[in-house]
Amino acid sequence: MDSTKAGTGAGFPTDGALERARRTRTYLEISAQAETLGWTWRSLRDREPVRNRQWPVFVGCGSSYYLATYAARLATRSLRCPALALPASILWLAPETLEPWVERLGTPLIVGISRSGETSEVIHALEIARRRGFRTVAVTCNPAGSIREVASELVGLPHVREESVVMTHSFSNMALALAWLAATWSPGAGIAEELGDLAAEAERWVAEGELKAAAWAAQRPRHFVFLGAGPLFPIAQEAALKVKETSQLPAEAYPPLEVRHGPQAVVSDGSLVVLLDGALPEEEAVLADQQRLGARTERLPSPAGRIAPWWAAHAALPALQFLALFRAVLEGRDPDRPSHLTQAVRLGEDGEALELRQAGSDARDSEEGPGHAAR
Ligand code: F1P
Repeated sequence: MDSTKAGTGAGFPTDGALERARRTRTYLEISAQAETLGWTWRSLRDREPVRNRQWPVFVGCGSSYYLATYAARLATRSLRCPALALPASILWLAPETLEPWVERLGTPLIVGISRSGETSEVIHALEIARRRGFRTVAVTCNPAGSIREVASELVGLPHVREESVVMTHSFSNMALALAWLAATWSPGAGIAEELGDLAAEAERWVAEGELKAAAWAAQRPRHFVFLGAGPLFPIAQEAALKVKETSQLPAEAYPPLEVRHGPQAVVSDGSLVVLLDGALPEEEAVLADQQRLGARTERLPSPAGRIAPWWAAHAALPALQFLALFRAVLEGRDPDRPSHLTQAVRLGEDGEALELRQAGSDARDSEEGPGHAAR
């Protein structure tokens, strides 16, 4: 471990856990966003914009559904453009959900988001949309995937390859691509120029994020609460999902002031409460209340002088992703092999998840189920 890295182990046990974490694929892929965000920005800047005059509906699953929500809130809040986010399964199984919106807002543009480009629910949702006569756009890290057959247009990020099961730098890069989409649909908003500067900051956020996350994880929280408002709420949800997927510890997400309306009933001295941005005094006051309940609290503010939510989101993502990784390793988990999860959820004719069915039979054959660190 080089000397500059030594400091990032503040409070970490000296049993080699930090070194184990740094040997995981997940660690390498979280760190990769220091470079890949710049590549993504340059590929977007130099490509034809996705022409659009319709109101957008964003669909995805899991982390990609949180990206859909981020994109819809970004469009609505920052660009005054009405937008909707749905789990892809809803558009697939209950397409009538859209009708009242279509009657009021007219024909939508359907944006399918999928790292793998193979998630069955997203493919089915885009098929349904095309049968309804809607134009479809895919945002994916695998433009050669099945999703290309159901998309009129692709925003592909083939340089963002990810082998780990849980999404990390793919999430950050697709979030940048979605902000770019919103920027091209509202050129007057001045977002596009900011996104170039944002990508240039990524290396610093990765370095700072690792340092913070190692210190926070070393306190071994047993329960996590992530708080974010507006477009940062889905980022908080993604942070909670990362912790759940990698360490199987309880983690939840809320808009900041919502935590007082019930969820704080389970806050204790084993809780870590993290506030994203939190520029409002009323949001800071929530952290003070959680401290009174015994929780440790931390804040990930937007970079100085930057009030746009996409700055706060990208500045926070590396720290949130490293936090899940380091806490998982301290829990004795292998973040590269999360329990019960697969890189993509492909469904059989009977609706059952194919890989899970296969993983289940493999697990019955092996001594240990998935998710346990190699001995
Ligand atoms: C979506 C997803 C991931 C999750 C897991 C299973 O994949 O739900 O968010 O972490 O890997 O797949 P995709 O549609 O974005 O490829």
